[in-house]
Amino acid sequence: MNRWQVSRSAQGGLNVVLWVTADLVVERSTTTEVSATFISMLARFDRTADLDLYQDGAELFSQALNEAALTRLEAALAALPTNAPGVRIGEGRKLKPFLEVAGPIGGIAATALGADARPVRAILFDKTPERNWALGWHQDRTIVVRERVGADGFGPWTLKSGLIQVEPPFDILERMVTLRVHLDQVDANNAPLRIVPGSHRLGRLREAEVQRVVTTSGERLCLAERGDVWIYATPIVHASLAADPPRRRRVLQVDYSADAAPYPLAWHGI
Ligand SMILES: O=C(O)CCC(=O)C(=O)O
Repeated sequence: MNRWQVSRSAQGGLNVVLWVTADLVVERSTTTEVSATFISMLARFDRTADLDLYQDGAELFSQALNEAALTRLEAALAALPTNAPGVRIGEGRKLKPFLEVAGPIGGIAATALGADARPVRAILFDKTPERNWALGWHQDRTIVVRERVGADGFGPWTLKSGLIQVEPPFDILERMVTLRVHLDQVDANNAPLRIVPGSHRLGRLREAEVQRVVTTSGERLCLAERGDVWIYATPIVHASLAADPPRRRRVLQVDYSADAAPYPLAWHGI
């Protein structure tokens, strides 16, 4: 399997390693910055369609939504504010037909979690020339709940866009999947999600461990066409580049769980 990895050197430059199999290093170089051309070059070695949800923690559902469904989805999202990098969707009545298991997005979640899969959080990420950002390596660690209730193993708590977020015991996250619905094409220069295959099986990682996992395991780019849906194991180690040059990149990201409730709390839901 082709893999590549970029890490920061002690001198502040970047070390770049490219494999064509798990143990054959074909290219090793040091550079001072990751240029758009360089990312494109790496992407040519990246066949993202070969990733598998159980093995790698991510899988592509190519062309899951056709143009008619995408137009309806855009209409359902049209009323959302556009002044923030990630818009958290508290109430998504218009999205329901898409997100429930009988719908085109929920149906994909059900392939991993079964018929009890339900959407528990949705965020619209809208990168534009005016709002463009990169995000470092991390694991998603929070869920959204209805109210703050003292509960063993839950915390810290935060409030974002009026929604109560809490870090739950990690096994709740390990039973969740995250779907990313692509409304715009994501090529190597349009801010693809970067993932570390297999990192979803490593449990909760400390900051320093996250970087070590990236360095030792390497990363893949999750490229997409408009209408594609990626499914991820929620705890996967991931990051995102800024679009270069800046372009529109809309992704509807939805977390799913089949757990009845994050006991003793209740899912906020969509
Ligand atoms: O869509 C992106 O750019 C990154 C999203 C992300 O990393 C996250 O939600 O944790």
